Amino acid sequence: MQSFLQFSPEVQAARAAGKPIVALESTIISHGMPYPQNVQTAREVEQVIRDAGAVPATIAIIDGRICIGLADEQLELLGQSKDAIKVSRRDLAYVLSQKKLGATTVAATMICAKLAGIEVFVTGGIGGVHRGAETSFDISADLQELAQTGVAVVCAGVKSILDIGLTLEYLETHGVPVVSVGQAAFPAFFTRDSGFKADFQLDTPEEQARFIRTKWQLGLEGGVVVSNPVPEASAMQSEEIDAIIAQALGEADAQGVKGKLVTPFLLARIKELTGGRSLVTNIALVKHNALVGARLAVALNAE
Ligand code: PSU
Ligand code: MN
Repeated sequence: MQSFLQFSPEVQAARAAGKPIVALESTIISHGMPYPQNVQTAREVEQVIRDAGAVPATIAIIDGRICIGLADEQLELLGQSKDAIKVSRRDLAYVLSQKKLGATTVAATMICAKLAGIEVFVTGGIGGVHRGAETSFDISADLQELAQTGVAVVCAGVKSILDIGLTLEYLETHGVPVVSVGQAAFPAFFTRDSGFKADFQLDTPEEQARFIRTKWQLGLEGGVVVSNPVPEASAMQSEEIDAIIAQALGEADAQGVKGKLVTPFLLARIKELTGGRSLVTNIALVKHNALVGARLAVALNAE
């Protein structure tokens, strides 16, 4: 097992010193944002985490190893590569054994973080139950991973490209608690209020850490969603983004986009249709999540 893991010098030193570590995914770099903003954002997010007293560990599959913490050239490689494979639970063994370049989704990043002993993972948005899933069966593997893998995932909720109500139902069925930070509402990524409530509002990192530690001490395996709304100043207007999402969904349907291509297609179209403004919001919310996640990692380390 250990032989698959390749720790960067920074992460290795953090492990040796018992410092708090925060995992970061790489699909957001390769498939979630365009170059060069993707690499720039990845670097800035890492710095937010360092400034808050934790150590960032961006995770990717490179040369048959699960890299925990990436060097600058590796971030650049993922950001520029046209053929990095989007790796979820299903794809992990293939990409590792074939020594291909893999960018990890929320599901795969959780698996790798768990293997590396990292308890907190920061991203933008998680996958969920797609609209129309009753006929397409399109439910992100991220949800099954949250059901079984004990990592806390800090995100800005889920985009309304998904069926948010069904996503929350699915998480409830699988016993995944959804925590909100600073408000009762579950956020909808680009906007602060999805119209649904999170299960539990826990505003401080200490409360969040105590809750998560208690869950795991009880032997309740599985993840926790820590949903943190996009900062007010960077939020989009819901009427505007809803209309754009509806258009992007219609195009995906008309073009017959299926499977793992659906989410990247929608993200790219939303960026184009908003003239790049969705990207500005996306970057702002990931950085804010990094701050919340770093503080949580510090608090969990002190538990
Ligand atoms: N949602 C976003 N941005 C992203 C993703 C989702 O707002 O970058 C990425 C994450 O890596 C997530 C994956 O784990 O898409 C989900 O893909 P799918 O829906 O195919 O499971
Ligand atoms: Mn899917």
